[in-house]
Amino acid sequence: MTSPLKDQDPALYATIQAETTRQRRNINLIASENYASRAVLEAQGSVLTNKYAEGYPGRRYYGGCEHVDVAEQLAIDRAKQLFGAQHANVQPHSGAQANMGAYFAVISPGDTVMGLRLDQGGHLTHGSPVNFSGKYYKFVSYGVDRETELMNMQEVRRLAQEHRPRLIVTGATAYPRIIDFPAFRRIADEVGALLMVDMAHIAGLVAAGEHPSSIPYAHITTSTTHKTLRGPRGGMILCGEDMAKDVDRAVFPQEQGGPLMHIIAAKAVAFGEALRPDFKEYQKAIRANARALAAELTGGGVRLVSGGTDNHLLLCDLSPLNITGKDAEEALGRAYITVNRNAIPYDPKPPRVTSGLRLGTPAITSRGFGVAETKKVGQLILKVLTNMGNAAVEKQVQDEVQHLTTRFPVPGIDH
Ligand code: DSN
Repeated sequence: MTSPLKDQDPALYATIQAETTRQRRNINLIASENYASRAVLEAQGSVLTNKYAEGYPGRRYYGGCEHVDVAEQLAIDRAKQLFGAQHANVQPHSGAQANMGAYFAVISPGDTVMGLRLDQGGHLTHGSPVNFSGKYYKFVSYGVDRETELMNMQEVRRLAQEHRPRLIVTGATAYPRIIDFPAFRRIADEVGALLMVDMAHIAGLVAAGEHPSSIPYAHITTSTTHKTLRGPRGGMILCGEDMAKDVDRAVFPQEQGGPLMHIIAAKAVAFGEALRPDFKEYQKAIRANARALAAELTGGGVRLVSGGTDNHLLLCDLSPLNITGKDAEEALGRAYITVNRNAIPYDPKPPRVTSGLRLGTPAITSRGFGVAETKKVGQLILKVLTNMGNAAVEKQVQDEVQHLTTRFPVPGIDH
């Protein structure tokens, strides 16, 4: 196959080839990553990148939008159908932009907002002081219970009554359990707040009915499109008709200019894929694999935050093994198992070190790993973690990883 990129820019071409090799070779347990299909990649790499289309379908500030209008309308209609939402804005460039758009739509600078602490499973845009959210709004953070490590709904209620927020945000990046959206809505109603759910991590599970939906409870729901949902890298906002105009104005022109039409087209493709029956099977398998990994690791002496998992991820406390998250991430990386260190609730170690690892099964499940392969992954992880610093063991695990991964082609790369 001819490659203009290879001819024109060998350095960049070689980098993409190296990354392709890494994606094929490694076991990927980053809970927020996945493999987009070839159809998604095709749309994402299409000529739609050439088009300016500020505005919305049928209401653009540029000529020549008749085809990109169709692409965006397909994405909107499919997103609404997939999640049962009245309105969808598919233009946010990312999850952070989706959250910014949602805040711009429903609150004003200086307003009081509640969100889950970043170091207990939340997200930068849920009020971290180093993020725009923490700088422009008065965030009051809630956490998880020290004993159960579940979101502490009594604390959420107490803080809501004390601070009377305009908005309560829930959703997480490192929370292994079901989030109780009805309970959040009850508290929001009690204090006259709006409820926003950031479902980025669990959007695929929600679409498939493997996690309760936020749509009946949240006034506004945001998401990324590339995690469990397995689309292109990007964001979206879902809401009722009553908020549609405010949301659309908040995304464009308030926070963004021209939409990424190639990405929006790829979102349409991914939503179409998620509407197919096999997507439900995929999401079920993600959870089954997460439970299998949890059982294997627990059997090997790893403590799981909250004692297990209901969704696509587990948060491992490595302190019983006397290992830091940083050292574990590096050792597993040398053995071709890609993970990320992650703070556990009330972690005594600093964020760059941590006591924890976050492990997710969306990517390996896309590759076709079942419960048997996932248990094997758990055994390989334990082998590395119980032989820290042993280069011979890391090499053995490298070989076993490659033996496993060569049997499972990567969607989007190999088929
Ligand atoms: N950084 C993403 C994650 O890994 O969960 C969230 O933005």
